[in-house]
Amino acid sequence: MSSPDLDKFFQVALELTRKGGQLVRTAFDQPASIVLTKSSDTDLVTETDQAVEKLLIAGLGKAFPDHKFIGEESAAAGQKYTLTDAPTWIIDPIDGTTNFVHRIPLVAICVGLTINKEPVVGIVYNPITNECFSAIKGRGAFKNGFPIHVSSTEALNKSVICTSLGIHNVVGVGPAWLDRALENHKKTVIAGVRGGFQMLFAMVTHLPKAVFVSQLGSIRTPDIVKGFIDSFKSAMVDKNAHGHRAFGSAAINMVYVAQGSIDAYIEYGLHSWDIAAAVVICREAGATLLDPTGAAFDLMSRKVLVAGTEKLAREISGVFTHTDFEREGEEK
Ligand code: LIP
Repeated sequence: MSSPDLDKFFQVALELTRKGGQLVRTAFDQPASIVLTKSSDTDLVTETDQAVEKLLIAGLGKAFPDHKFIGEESAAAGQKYTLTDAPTWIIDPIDGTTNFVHRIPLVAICVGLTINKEPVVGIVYNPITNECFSAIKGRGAFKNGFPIHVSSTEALNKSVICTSLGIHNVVGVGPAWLDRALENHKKTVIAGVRGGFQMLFAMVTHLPKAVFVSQLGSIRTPDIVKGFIDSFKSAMVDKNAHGHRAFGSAAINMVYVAQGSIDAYIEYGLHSWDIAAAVVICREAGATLLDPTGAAFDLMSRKVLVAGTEKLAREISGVFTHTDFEREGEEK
């Protein structure tokens, strides 16, 4: 595929993404959305997710009739999808739908293009904060047109990392998933990580300099709630941590690594549409992308580990307990 083609693909996708952004921003300013649930009570969708996906697929399909599509809401509606060598747009109309429903301005329209199964164009656009992250393979990564680059942090105890409890995995993996997720967080704490997002407990030794995140998911068993409150208290009161945050969007977590604000991000149980666009942006910003086990990154494996440096990525890979998922899509 020639460069001019990639430019054309990018320009058409960017124009449509901005149009989708207007729908998201208009809805975001309304009091509330009609919220439906999909695979579980925590897997939400709104009419805005569906409208943005429809707009993107209609516009890209009209401009590029021979291109294929993999969309979150089309898949949720039962559409089978396959990743082939053909140009394939992988779309998440609103990544961070739970944030959107609760009017937390950390949402992103994600439009990624793969050719020969390789991500080559990526746009991650937050229409609320008006941050547009983009990249074309071989041309660098940008935020609102300005170059961005990952951090150079190499050690876990000097890093701020993102990880997610991934409560949606309780449905597929079962309650054992929570023990594993908590075990992984505990390992990063012991490894001395400076800060983490989403559910890091017991970071007492490093907290005064840390921004940490704790998130109480849909599991409200007494031991989970007690653990959450104790940790939150010790972090925020005893250790006077810098602050408390939550991100809730894989794409936002990844582009924050690409711009160097966060040193690493790891999550299990995702889908290709949550990460395809951000993969190109992270790679063009100099990031290391791996499977959490340390093996080569695979877009359809439902897992991701991204870090500013390979050294940090491998340290995190060595700390976490890994979970495998059935590959998504029917690859040919
Ligand atoms: C979300 C991901 C997030 C994950 C959520 C959900 P969605 O995607 O961005 O990282 O923890 O469970 O999968 O559903 O908002 O597009």
